[in-house]
Amino acid sequence: MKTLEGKVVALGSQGVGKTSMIVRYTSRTFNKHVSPTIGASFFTCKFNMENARILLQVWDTAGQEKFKSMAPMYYRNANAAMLVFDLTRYNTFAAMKGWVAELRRKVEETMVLVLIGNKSDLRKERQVDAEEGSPRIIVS
Ligand SMILES: Nc1nc2c(ncn2[C@@H]2O[C@H](COP(=O)(O)OP(=O)(O)OP(=O)(O)O)[C@@H](O)[C@H]2O)c(=O)[nH]1
Ligand SMILES: [Mg+2]
Repeated sequence: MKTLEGKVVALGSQGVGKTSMIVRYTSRTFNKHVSPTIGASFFTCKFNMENARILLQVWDTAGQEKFKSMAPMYYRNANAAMLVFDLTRYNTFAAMKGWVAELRRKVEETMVLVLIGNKSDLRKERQVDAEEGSPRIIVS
């Protein structure tokens, strides 16, 4: 079986749930009191798909404004970016446009962009409706 390696970066505002989402996927756990990411964290994900072994390096970036200038170190050479927003905070969705513009401007290679609306369990607090914030994949 062949092995395919890829680099994925998670981007989005502070507290939208980037770390929670990745930890949920890699260790099937959820913690209400997760600490804000400092700089960035690194995870690996391995799974099999269509007769290939997939090995993903996942870079979980910090959403706090003071770390924003570090983001290019992590999205450079990435094959895909997960653009994560919080469905209960409209401003985190508005910030997605800025990320798409920055990636289009600074990344020359083709990169798959996946828009992810997190915290869908908080239905009553939702500020981004399904049509506007529905998941979609953009190849830039
Ligand atoms: N209700 C609910 N809370 C969530 C969900 N995902 C994350 N949270 C909570 O949101 C808060 C922030 O989550 P983090 O995973 O630290 O967010 P982050 O995007 O990694 O934040 P930074 O590292 O600061 O950029 C935590 O209290 C989580 O428990 C979700 O799907 N639903
Ligand atoms: Mg984090």
